[in-house]
Amino acid sequence: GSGRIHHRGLARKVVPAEEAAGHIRHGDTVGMSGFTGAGYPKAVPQALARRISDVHAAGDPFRVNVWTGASTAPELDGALAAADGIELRLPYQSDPVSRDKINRGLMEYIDVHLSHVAQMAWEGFLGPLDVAVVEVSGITTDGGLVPSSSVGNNKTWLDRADRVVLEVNSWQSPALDGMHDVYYGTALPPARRPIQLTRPDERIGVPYLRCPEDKVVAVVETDSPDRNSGFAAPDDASRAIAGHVVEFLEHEVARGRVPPELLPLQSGVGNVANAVLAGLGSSSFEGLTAYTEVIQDGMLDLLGTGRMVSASATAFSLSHEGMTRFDAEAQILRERILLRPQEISNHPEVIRRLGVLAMNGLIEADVYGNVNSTHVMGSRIQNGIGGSGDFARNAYISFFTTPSTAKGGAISTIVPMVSHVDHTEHDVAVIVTEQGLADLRGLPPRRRAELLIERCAHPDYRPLLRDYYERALRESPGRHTPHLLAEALSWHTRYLAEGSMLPAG
Ligand code: 0RQ
Repeated sequence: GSGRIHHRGLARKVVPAEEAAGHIRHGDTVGMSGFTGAGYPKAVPQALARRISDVHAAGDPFRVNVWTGASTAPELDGALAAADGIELRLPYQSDPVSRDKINRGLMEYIDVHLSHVAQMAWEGFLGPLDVAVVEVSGITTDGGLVPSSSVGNNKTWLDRADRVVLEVNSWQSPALDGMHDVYYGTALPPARRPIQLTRPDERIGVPYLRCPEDKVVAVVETDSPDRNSGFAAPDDASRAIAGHVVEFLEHEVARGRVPPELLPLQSGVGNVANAVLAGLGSSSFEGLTAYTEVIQDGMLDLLGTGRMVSASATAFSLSHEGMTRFDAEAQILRERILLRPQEISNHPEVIRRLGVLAMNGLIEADVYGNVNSTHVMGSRIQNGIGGSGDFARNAYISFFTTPSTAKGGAISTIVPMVSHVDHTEHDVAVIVTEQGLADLRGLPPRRRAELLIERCAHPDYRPLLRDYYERALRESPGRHTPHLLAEALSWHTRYLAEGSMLPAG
């Protein structure tokens, strides 16, 4: 054994992954751990995928519903999707194989606000949860489950599932023990109580997950790394976006609208988000805090230098270098980081109370500030809404960042009308591209359009947007939010037909 299982009864349940996967049957709903490539089970999903392939080869059906915290990794989403083993997936994914199956109509996907998932599972309309497969980093003598590099929905899966399979991963840092705050005080209405969090570093729960011993049908030992995908070094566009954000925040502090140490930060995933955090690292801000979903490399740097004093999240999302840094500085970092269930890390009540400064990426925004975070050209899912809606709608200031073009300039990310909407104009405060920053707060629709076109659109598309907007202003039947309905999505249809949003010639 790995020396991570200190409970006698659970130590007796250790079996090979193949045997553990045998507890999952065709038609089951399986709640798996995992959030942004951290803390997902490494062995059982692959064993399950192999069994599914064998059953399919024999001509029999075998598909399961898979619920997780958020995105996982090739060993989970990739393997099960490739085996055509997933009937329905929720609440978030970013796996290329899954994405392809979903967009070809071969796999169902429900794209859910991450804070809603636990409540939905308890409400019951999704049906029963048959099995939980949860990675932990250790088991204490009295059966406490030391969570892994993510907490996600694990508490809910362990509570709701009929059968539980635990993966104990000895690759996970021993320093994780004590870094979690698992809150067992949530309930369905009308029994709900206030969540007594007034600072990101407050503890309101316990460090370990719990699960009745008799529900655990198998324990599997692993020693495998998290996904740990790398970040690209910030490019010119992300550096410019970061610069605009920092300048704006300095201005807000100077105006007395935000305190000098800012308010708790939330930062999404991806290269731009990481660059904004790097920008804050070379700014003059001190005493920063974060109330966010994921701790990525840029945030670890801020925590390491002490520029950020505390961070609350539900998962790590580190590159290989970030992981090495965490291991080296674990004793300092573990004092500054708390990992919570995602129903708490993303809870609207807490986000609103703390006054979070939320920063998320977008696929496209329209001139009035409606944001599409999830769909390419209106019908193809990219990833999902993730936590962006939990944070954007409830933030003190909600930022959305993006390069002004995609696909080498063939796509403008500022369009006349979004082809899908995730965040409405009412939930979007500030939009930032490498071109500039548009502070949309307090502006009526036509002023928003003028500012967004002027500040954020790429120069190649700015005259086209102005032309659309000015004609809409003259010809639209309503002048509150002027649109030419027959033309509003013509940029998208042109791209689909000709490969560029720019008119030929
Ligand atoms: O595709 O890799 O094939 O070239 O989308 O785009 O510019 O690398 O940006 O990594 O920040 O992702 C909205 C997808 C942005 C992300 C989104 C294509 C682009 C590229 C990625 P390629 P970039 P990012 C907390 C918050 C929702 C979830 C969320 C996201 C790929 O931020 O998933 O916010 N957000 N969670 O080429 C066609 C456009 C495009 C486009 C970008 N207009 N048209 N393709 N792309 N814009 C975290 C969690 O919830 C876990």
